Amino acid sequence: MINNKIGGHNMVGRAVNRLAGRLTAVALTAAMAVSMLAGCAAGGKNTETAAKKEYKPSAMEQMNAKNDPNVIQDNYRTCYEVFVYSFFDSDGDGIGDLKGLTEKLDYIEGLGCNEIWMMPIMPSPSYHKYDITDYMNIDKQYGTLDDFDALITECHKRNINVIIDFVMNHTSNEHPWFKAAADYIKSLPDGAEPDPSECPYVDYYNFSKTNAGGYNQLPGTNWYYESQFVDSMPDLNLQSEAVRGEIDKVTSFWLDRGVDGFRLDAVLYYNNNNQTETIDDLTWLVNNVKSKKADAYMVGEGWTTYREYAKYYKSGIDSMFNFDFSQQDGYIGKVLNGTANHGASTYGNAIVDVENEIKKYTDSYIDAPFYTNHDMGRSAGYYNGDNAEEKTKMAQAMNLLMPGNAFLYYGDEIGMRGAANDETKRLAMRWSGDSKAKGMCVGPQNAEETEQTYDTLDKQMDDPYSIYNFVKQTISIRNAFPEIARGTNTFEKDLSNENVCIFTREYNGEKAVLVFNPSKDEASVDVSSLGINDAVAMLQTTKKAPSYKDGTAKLPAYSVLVLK
Ligand SMILES: [Ca+2]
Ligand SMILES: [Ca+2]
Repeated sequence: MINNKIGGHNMVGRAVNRLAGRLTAVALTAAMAVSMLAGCAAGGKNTETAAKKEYKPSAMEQMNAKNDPNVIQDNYRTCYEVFVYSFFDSDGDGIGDLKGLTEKLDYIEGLGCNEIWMMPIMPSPSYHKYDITDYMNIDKQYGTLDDFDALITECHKRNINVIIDFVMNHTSNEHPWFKAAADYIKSLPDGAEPDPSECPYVDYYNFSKTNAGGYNQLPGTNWYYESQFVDSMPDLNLQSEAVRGEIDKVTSFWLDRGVDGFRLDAVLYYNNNNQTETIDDLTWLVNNVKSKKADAYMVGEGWTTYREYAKYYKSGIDSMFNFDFSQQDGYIGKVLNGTANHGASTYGNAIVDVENEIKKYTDSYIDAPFYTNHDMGRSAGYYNGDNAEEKTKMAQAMNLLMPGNAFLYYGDEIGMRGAANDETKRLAMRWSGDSKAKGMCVGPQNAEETEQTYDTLDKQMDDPYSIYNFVKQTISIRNAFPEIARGTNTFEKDLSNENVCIFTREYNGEKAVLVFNPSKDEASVDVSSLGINDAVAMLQTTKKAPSYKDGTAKLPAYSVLVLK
């Protein structure tokens, strides 16, 4: 019984044998504690309370704890996407803020993440702040520039990099630039053409007398202005030297304050009708930032398939988000939902296809895998019925163990749900079941009530088999073996099949083999041809743990084994 729980006898590799003594000791101690509790329990309730305090590490926690972190301070990180509004509130107004985020850096560090992407923090009339009125300040709801400086200092103390959302495609229609341009156009006599020497801001936007697609009428005039998303977000004219001059000031402003890079919003829309000009705009921006800070990290949002977004690597940008693995119908979701053509192998083939496509345009890039973000229904909602929790966990392993700089959306580490509208995709972080607990946010006003399947964070932290602990273990593996994120990725196609997907990752003389079983069935695979000594790390989504013996990896449904 003890051995089953610990999985010790199933894992007969050399390293495991070395650990066996300690594992058994832990198992015995845990077993003794449980039996003692059972022995003195008169009523169920007391036993339950006492038993909860007895944290009994899972087999994966015990195995993975043997690996020291080996974090390299480069741009291959694990990035935590934060919607500040919904994260942690420091002053009791129910809205998350920079001081609140600073208070939770220990939590983010404890999860293993070493980069933060903050969704827009600049002044804006909206709750989401993707329509900016001042590119060189902090929105009052979130705090002050002093708060920002303190946040950067605290992040860097922990070796956490900070990238901020940079919305360059459009401003708010309340931005002083647009207001000045609109007032000027409104003042023009009938038939007169705007003159940038009279009002330079007319050149900042795209005004037209023709109502083309993506344009909205300027009220009270016969003029239209480009606004691809919504009339409150006028598109900037990024080919304008004056606009580029403004952007140059903005990048300097934030780089001087210590940001480590930028997440670029809506890259595909820079010039909506002309991809060449869009890539030119992007190239200009990348060069602008890199000339000031060579190791700044830049990642672009181009919401399309890899054959399209790969082209934007021509700009020299570090990363474009890898949309093909995200969402319910992406490769990860398809494999786990059983709709992928080649089962587990589909995951491996897809990683190789994306790599090959990107390499057509650049030989130096960092893939940016992510599974969900603030524009997508949350992942826990992708899986219902049998094995829903196992699939929710496994999806994060398939995301966070991809090569590149991997992204995790806040709240996904506890399997939060939320999908109905944009607001519902950005619900308040569920720190506690007590809505009055310190730091709890109210979340966006128009969010829909959402039934949650999984516990709040405080409870999940006490459960070794929670989604939270699974994600934490996954990131610990990423941090222990730098070759997982970097270097050469080989999909071991011949050894992979419908149920099992195997990769070799090599970097700096180190080599790790990753075996994924994203299927509902147990799988055994002979990996002796890959030159393996032993199992070094694993992920289990249930109490059943994977194992390795005499060249054979044995993986229960929805599990991962790392071999070296
Ligand atoms: Ca607040
Ligand atoms: Ca545009």
